[in-house]
Amino acid sequence: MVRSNDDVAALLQEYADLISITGGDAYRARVYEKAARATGGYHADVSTLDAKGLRDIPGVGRSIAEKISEYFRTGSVAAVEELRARIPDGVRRLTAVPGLGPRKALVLYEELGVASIDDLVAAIRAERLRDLKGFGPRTEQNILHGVDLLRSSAGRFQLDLATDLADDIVEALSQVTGCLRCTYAGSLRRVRETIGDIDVLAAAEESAPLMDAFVALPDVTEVVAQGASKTSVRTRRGVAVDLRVVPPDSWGAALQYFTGSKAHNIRTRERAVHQKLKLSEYGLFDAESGEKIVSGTEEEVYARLGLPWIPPTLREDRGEIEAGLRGELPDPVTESDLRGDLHTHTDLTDGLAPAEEMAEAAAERGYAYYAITDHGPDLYMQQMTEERILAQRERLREMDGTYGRRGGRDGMRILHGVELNIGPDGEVDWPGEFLAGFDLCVASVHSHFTQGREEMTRRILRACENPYVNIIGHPTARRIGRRPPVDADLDEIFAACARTGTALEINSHPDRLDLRDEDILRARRHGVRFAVDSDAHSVLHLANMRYGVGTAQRGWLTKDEVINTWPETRLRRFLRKGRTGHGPGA
Ligand code: DGT
Ligand code: CA
Ligand code: CA
Ligand code: ZN
Repeated sequence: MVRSNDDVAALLQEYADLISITGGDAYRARVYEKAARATGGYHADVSTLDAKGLRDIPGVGRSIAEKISEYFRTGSVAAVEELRARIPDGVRRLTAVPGLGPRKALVLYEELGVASIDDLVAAIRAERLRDLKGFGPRTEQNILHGVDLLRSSAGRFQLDLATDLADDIVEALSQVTGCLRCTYAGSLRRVRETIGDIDVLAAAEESAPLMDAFVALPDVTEVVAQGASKTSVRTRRGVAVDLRVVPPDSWGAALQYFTGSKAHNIRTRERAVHQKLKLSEYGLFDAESGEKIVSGTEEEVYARLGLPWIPPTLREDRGEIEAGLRGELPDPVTESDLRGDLHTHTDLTDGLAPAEEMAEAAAERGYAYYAITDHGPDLYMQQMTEERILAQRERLREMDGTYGRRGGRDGMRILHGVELNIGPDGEVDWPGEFLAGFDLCVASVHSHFTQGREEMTRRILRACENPYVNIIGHPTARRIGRRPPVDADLDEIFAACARTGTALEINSHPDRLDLRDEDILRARRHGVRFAVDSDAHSVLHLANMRYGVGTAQRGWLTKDEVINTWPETRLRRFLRKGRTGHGPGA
């Protein structure tokens, strides 16, 4: 569901940015930033909360609560508008460039009059940045890199935003009288990591009622084109949505066609041609007589082409046609295969909810086990100590087994873990004897992202060789559209993971999706095991698992390759790693 929480979070974040850009109090900016995150992750819809309810959101005090109320009452916030008026919009957009913080953006605006990305690129080309204090030729290069990254993702939307919007639209259109089927197709159905536009498909004898309902949806801000078979709109968040309505007996062919990918469709059409058939969004026809052969379901269309039904997440022309012809398509891992989550946070570090609330929600998802992995002390902002994490362990041991089943202690098992930082030389926060007390350790890169290839490879290899490190968290550390993946010899790292019994994470957070699909395909050839994790920092984030599972499917992963689908005993054997002198588990 699209929630007003995200609007409020975006507004508070913008306010924080504007405070920083205008040279305001850094502490104050951080307060708003924190409130933005807390609101975005809050379980209740903020538009339904009164003043007191708003103040229950962590990090939201009276003044922020008032601003949120003002926003819902009037549609804007005076304090935000005031700062907006002082800074050209382009300057704030500069802060979206990876490597350019608010402070640098302000300097560029004041010193060089840079007020847009184009201005910025021109200034770098003219080598005007390197003479400014705090900038240099290297900064110029980094910023230029960041601009490329930003532009390559421009006009594409994060997977969760598109999914929430599409779910709402499909649900609304399904209620329309005469709507026989409705779903989304396109890149969203294939769970691509970013979405260009949403393609909704519906089946009905008459299209007009559906088209009318579509353009009248509350999220729609602009109707780009309205016709009998296709209508295109834009929504509040700038996302473009196409609705196509097809006759019920073309459903299968249309769904196959509009799911794509284009590359996959080209291959299926080729197969049709070889069999003297013609495949289009209307059906599969005899090429000579024009007679329709099938079009009702996708299964029929694929079967007539000599193929099994191919899961949408595999339709990228990456060998799925060949595998299908040989009868060797993988049976991809599904969300219901997951027995647990192995990377999550609580309010002991930067999570929003206490362990009890996280465990409660995890048990509701039906998990058999659940790991809490707060940050180690090297991420110094989190102020972790041995004492604090041992106290957490004591609490978790009491909670263990008490969630998810009524009575007794045979409920969800709670694993106590930690997310370690892989330091610049590959060292981690604590020595082996202390790490031995954890049920599992995730280790991740959180700093020094721009190390050279050799250094970075050595760094991550060393973490893999650590007998206490079970999972490499978000292995390339990329943030989609914001931070490029680290430069490392991934094949060497994948081989080390397979050799040492270290799993690679598929981080489900929609702005990470790390490993990405192509890297997963490469890694699995080395025989690596994977962990699909939410990296949840709030109760709501637990549900991000669907994006990680989609990414795993796009990497052709089966259930057996994903350690958190395994029964607890097999998982625990794997987690012992080299610690007891046994080889890699399972
Ligand atoms: P996107 O929107 O950029 O994230 O990616 P898609 O895959 O959703 O692409 P889109 O929205 O342009 O088109 C939806 C599907 O329609 C696409 O996956 C396959 C099909 N399609 C669109 N144009 C063509 C085409 O020229 N040839 C073929 N064979 N299929 C097409
Ligand atoms: Ca699309
Ligand atoms: Ca489209
Ligand atoms: Zn992390």
